[in-house]
Amino acid sequence: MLRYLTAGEAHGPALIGILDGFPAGVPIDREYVARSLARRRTAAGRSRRQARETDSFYISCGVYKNTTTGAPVAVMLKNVSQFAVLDPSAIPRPGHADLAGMLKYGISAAAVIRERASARETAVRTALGAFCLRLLELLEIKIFSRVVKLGHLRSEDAKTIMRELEAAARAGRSLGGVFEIRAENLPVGLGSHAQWDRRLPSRLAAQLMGLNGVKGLEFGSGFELSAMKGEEALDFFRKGSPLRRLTNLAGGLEGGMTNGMPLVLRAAVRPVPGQRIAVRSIDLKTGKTVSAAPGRSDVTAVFASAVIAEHLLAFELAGAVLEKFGGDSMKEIRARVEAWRKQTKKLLRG
Ligand code: EPS
Repeated sequence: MLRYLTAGEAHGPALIGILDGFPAGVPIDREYVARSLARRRTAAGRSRRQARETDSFYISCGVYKNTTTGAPVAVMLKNVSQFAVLDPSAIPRPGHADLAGMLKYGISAAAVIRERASARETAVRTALGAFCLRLLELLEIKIFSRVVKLGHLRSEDAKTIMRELEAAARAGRSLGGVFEIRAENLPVGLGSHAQWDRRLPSRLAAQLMGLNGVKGLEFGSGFELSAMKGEEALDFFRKGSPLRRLTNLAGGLEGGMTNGMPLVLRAAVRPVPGQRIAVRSIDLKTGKTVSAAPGRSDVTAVFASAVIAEHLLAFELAGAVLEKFGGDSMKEIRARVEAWRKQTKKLLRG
């Protein structure tokens, strides 16, 4: 079973991630992981802190001579911005984990909760996801992402987007948005219809909804499908060899399994709740209405979220590949996937 675990706080010494169950024989160098981290860090609309954080990291085990060994992979990512002492104030910020976390754990300083709830942790998830992206790449599976909506703006023109971001930054406001991710050339039959927790969309949803700020998710034509007539909402087969589909409304998933069409999903990201304009809160020590500390200066997290989501999707897809095909080394896995692709192609030709 492929699994991961992370530890670390936003302004602690480091973030730590362990990826367990990853096969041997996957060639990967530091630059590959560094590229993923840089894409996340330099995504448009992020906080000024991104300029300070260098995301320098150390792969402490599971890799020998730039190739995975089959042992757990551990990555340690250093924080440049570190706090020796945390702000003791008891002012929870609305929209954050602060209040529920303080009550749940019996902690009076909001900063203690904020430190672990922070999206800084997604840096180490991205580093681990880079290994999964590399595994999929070796199987010629490609993953792409793009932002399809920024606030109300539906434009992919870089200049228009920059203008929108600058206007929001000037006003001290944050923006939400929607990103789309696609995975192409997936083998047919990843996931299963046989049990709810083996359905691929339920696993992908758990991964994506676990990403800070994601509030909505749809697969393929998702919400639009609900308003269609029954016969309109189907991806009919196209005669010919190999058998294909006329449309991809289902987004590449039917009955909890990949069906050979591109996997397409979209996620809605809320505006970053901590903004530069003052947000009202209550000081739990005095009961007085106060302004919550702004805490961060991101205009939007949607661009960074799209990059992180590629890596989360890669993790779940790599896990589904390993479950279906087994194998302890990349050589074994590759041979099995190739044989399966040949076999399914033959069946679809009839
Ligand atoms: C974050 C708040 C900001 C972001 C941080 C996530 O940090 P700070 O409060 O120190 O300015 O910069 O994200 C990162 C540092 C990162 O690498 O993604 C939050 O509250 O989630």
